[in-house]
Formats: sequence, structure tokens, C-alpha cells
Amino acid sequence: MFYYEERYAVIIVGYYGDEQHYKWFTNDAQRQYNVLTEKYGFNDSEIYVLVTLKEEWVDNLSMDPAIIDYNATEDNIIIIFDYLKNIVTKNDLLYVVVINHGNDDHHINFWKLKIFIDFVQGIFAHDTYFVLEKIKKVNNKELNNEGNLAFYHKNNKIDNKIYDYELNDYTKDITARRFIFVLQPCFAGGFINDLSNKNHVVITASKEVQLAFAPFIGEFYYGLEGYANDSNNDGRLSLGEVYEYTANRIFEIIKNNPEENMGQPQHPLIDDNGDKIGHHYSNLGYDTNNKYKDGYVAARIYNLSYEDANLNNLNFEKLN
Ligand SMILES: [Ca+2]
Ligand SMILES: [Ca+2]
Ligand SMILES: [Ca+2]
Ligand SMILES: [Ca+2]
Repeated sequence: MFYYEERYAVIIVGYYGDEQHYKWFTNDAQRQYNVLTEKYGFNDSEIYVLVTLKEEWVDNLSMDPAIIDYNATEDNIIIIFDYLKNIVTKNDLLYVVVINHGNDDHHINFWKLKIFIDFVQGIFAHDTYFVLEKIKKVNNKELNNEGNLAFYHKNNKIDNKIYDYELNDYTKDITARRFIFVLQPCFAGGFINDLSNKNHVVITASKEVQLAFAPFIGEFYYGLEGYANDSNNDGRLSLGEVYEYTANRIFEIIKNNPEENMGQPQHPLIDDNGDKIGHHYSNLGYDTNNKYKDGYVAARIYNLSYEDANLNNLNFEKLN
């Protein structure tokens, strides 16, 4: 068994859109913070919380603002990851969670017409992104309209979006022994081809062509909190078991209430073999006993604890 020397976590909460999501997203950030500190023993100084408060929605703020470190701006995200580049070593764990809406440039017509048109087929074609809450004010008025426009148009001059390739650019030079991404946005599967690497585990709320309206991150937290099933009966919960629990819960929720995801399927994916392709646990590409397939590494990581499997057969050098 390998023990990490240090562990770090980054919690990013983006564009809310409405007050209900403000309530949900800030609550999710607090739950993530709580499970890190209470269940996994993180110190506050090891957790970077990026949240932009909305003063007008104070009644629905569902977190302790004292845990917030920075506004969730693209500049601050770059600063945090630049800082981590200098302090994270190949003996450390880095965990990044994104709580946000998401979109994909190729799916604009879905939102307009309410029918699904996938213009560009193929995993490498998808430029998925999440949006950050605007905090820029002009004449003391927040630019709500421009914030909304930025959500839909790639070439909007206001750059408050984090594209999949940008998140990779900002994080790619960080050398952690284990780098875990958990991404809640709709279409988050489109992040996998960009973030995939040999020492990376990328877990997404849905495939790149799917909405993610069912409560993925809430179920993931239940899993981390200990509700997942110890399917291999080793007395421990692995990250893979938490992923399987979450994906199975989403399957059950949508089976019982298809309207949870507007009548569409939602398949949380995992990629932990660095081949740029994510798989659902029901897919043939997922096999916890085959080291070449997705699921093998995650089945040997004990979530966010200090213990990491001693996978000497894996190469921790970054891929180009
Ligand atoms: Ca950007
Ligand atoms: Ca992509
Ligand atoms: Ca287990
Ligand atoms: Ca894979």
C-alpha cells in the first residue's frame, strides 16, 4: 500500500443561472467540504474553495461563507493551479470537483428547439465547457445578459467560460501521483478526451452527448459519505465502488422518474486508464479486474484517504 505525503482538493462552483441552483450548488460545495474534513480528515488549508457569492440571494445561501477562499473566476482558477504546480509532488493526491451547469458548442440547437441534434460525431469533436458566474459590474449593475450570452456563444468576447481544453491547459503540468476529477456539468463526458492521462481518474455526470439533470453530485457524496456498496467485500470503499454506486443510483432515479433528465438517458462515465475514452460501468470497456480497462485503477484507490494502491505496474509518467 502506498501512502500519499500530501492531499489537496479544489472545489469550483460556477454559474448559477437562478436562485434554486444557487441554493443547490452552495449546498453541494458545503457537503463536499464537510465530507473532505469530517470523513477524510482534510485540513481547511488543504482545500481551495472557489465560490462567487450573490448578495441578492442571501436567503438561499446554503454554505458557510467562511470556507470560501476565492471568487470563482477564470483568473483565480489559473492562479490556484499555477500555485499547485509548484507544491504538488508525485507523492501527492489532487482532487478537483466542478459543480456547475455545462454546455457544448455542438448542441446549441437542443436548447432552442428542444430536440437533440448532434452536429459533430466523435469524441474528439466535442468542446465542452462550464461557465463562471459574472462578477464584473458596470455602473454598479451586474452584466446578467452578457453572462447569459456567454453561456450560448463560443465567440462571445467576455471570456468567463472554462473549456475542456482550457482546464487541461491549466492543470496539465501538475505532477500528482493521483489526480482525480469529478465533473457535474451537463455534457461533462466531453472533458474526458482532454483530461485523460495515465495517473488521472476522470468521473463525469453524463456522456458528452447527454444532459445531467439527475442529481449526480449529490449521489456521489452519499457514496463518499459511506452509503456505497462494498461490492468486493474487502471492508473498504474504493473510488470505483463509489462511482458504481453513483451511476447505479442515477440509473434507478431515471428509471423511476424519466422526467428527471427530460426523458433522456444519463450515463455517468469513468476514465482511469489514460486512453482518452470514458466508459459506463455497464459497458464492456469497464472491467475492475483487467488493468487495461477502465475501472481497474479506481477499484484500487480508497477514495480521498491517504491510501493509494501500490500499482507498480503502471507508469506514472505523463502522456504527451
Ligand atoms: Ca476561458
Ligand atoms: Ca473534449
Ligand atoms: Ca471494497
Ligand atoms: Ca478509458
